[in-house]
Amino acid sequence: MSENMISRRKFLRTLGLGGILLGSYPYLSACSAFLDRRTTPEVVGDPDVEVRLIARPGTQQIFSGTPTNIWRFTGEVLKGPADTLFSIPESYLGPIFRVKSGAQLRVHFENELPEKSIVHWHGLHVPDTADGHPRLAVESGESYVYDFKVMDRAGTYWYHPHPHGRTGPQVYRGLAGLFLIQDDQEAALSLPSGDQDLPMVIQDRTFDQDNQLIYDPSMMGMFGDQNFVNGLPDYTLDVDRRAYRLRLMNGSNARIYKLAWDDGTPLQVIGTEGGLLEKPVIKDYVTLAPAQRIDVWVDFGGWEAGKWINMVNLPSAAPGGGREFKIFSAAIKDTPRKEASLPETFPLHEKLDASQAVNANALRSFVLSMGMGMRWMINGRVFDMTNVANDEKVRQGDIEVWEFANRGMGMGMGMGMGMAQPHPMHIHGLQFKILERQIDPSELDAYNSLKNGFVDQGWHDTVLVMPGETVRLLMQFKDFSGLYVYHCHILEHEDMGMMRNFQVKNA
Ligand SMILES: [Cu+2]
Repeated sequence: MSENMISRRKFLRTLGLGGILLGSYPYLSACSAFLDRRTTPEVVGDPDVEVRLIARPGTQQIFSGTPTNIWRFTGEVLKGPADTLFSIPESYLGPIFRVKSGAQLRVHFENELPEKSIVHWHGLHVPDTADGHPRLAVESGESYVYDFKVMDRAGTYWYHPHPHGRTGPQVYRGLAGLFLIQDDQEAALSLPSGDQDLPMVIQDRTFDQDNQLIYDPSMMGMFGDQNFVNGLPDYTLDVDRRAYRLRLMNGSNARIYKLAWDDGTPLQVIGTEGGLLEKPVIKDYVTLAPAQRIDVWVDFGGWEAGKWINMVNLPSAAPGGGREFKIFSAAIKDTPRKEASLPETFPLHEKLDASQAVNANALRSFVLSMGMGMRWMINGRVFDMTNVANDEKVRQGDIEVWEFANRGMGMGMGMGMGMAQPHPMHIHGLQFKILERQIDPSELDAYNSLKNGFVDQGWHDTVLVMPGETVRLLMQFKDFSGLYVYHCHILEHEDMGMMRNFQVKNA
């Protein structure tokens, strides 16, 4: 084992959420004398938590030899708990936010990139001025101030840039981070916490011989040939023989993962994008599309001391999914087994009633297709910065059913043609329920290679829509009016225009 490997594994032990703090300098608001050239229109009173978040070019020693040029978020806590931000050692990823539900948050975003950018809080229910819509992107050298109350349930959310046409390359260079919300209900459940609560951000990257990132996407998106977890290659966890919570997050631009333990041990899923499920769900494997999160509860005491267990990506019919490869390893330490039991149910799961949908008899349907000029489209349209079509206007407070129908270039073209692709569809500003899926029989093969890994229970902000598939979702447009986007989260599809506005109008 190399010295580098030893130090990395030592660092990983401090990666638990109760771990050390880097890059946090509390109570510096008095000396934060930078200029906010743009602010949200409705600046509220004193925030509970105030953070400075900078996006800028940098380097990272990822491999031996030449450091890799990256772009990264760095942060500092100006007000509130010093452990609001946690930076993963040696990682290119941005700091992990840890915020309590109900907190009033202010983030000063400073763009020190050589191009325009803006930050989107993925999965969070925030005013449209705080959502990071591409129209709000600020130029190099400018700032943007976010003021919002953290209203969502405890869960695994994240943040990343959202400037139109440049989201793919900016995320690929390293701009992304987790945003963890905690609340008293979840804390009362005694789930694994501290060093047993581990973020696992899965990404793929390709490098040239001089250790520099290669960004060369196809119509299918950008696929890297090397696997990363939390910004590190060859990821290994040293685990005690006790229960852990793994927050699996797909931070890749385009790759869809089919994740399993390599000895066939089933996965116990406890949460999705919008927090805990009503009760755990057992899966032989889980399907994780870009932007999706799945929380897994695992008792490493079930394996013998000294054993290594790998999480692997299983082959599937997803683009680039032809081979099996390792995601990360867990090395079981020789420690006494600590008995652990998973709760049978999780309380306080908010319900949404489909019978209350205002459009139950006239569904709002969005067809996903490859259109004229080889462009990915939604209902035959591509992104237009502020334009909203009539079928993209909803009323604040309404409960609606939305339907995404993935038609490719028509039925039966198959993924081999490249014209029919899976599209993970993300709706900004809310969490939805998945009501039902229908699949065209001519597209069953690809569907069947992934379907048993779908976790359709619980709350979601991103849903995978396979070729030939129609998915129906249930959602409510609560609290805020304004302009939001919905789009494919294969970032290259989004950058090519597979994104549209929807407008929430005052009731
Ligand atoms: Cu897509």
